[in-house]
Amino acid sequence: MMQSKVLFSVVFVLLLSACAGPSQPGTEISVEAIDFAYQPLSITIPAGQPVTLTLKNSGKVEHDFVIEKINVTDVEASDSGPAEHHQMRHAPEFDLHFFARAGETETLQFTALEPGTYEIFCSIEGHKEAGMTGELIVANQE
Ligand SMILES: [Cu+2]
Repeated sequence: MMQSKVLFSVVFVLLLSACAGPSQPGTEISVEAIDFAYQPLSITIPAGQPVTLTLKNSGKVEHDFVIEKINVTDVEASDSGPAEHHQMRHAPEFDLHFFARAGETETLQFTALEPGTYEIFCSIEGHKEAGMTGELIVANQE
């Protein structure tokens, strides 16, 4: 079930970037977290439109999803996680951030305002260093 949903989302993104068709009411993107990587590594969303991002943690340890600097609005996370899970042990100043415990699926809603490529990483100690990074591409909509 989940697998086909992920596949559907990937195809949906490809279709979105292939044709600059009529704007969609909302974009749904699924990302899977494993120990220690995101799948897919690169995701593309439209600028100026609401996006619902799903993070499915298929790993054995907790993971989060961070973009340090990005111009976003209407942000709502289902779970931002306990403050202690961060390396710095205080609420970090990340523009986008949500968290999923092992085996759980969480969602993050936001609208990205500026086209560009943004680095995604997991802020849990050692994970970024282990290669847990990716990229978010915010694509301009004509
Ligand atoms: Cu992680």
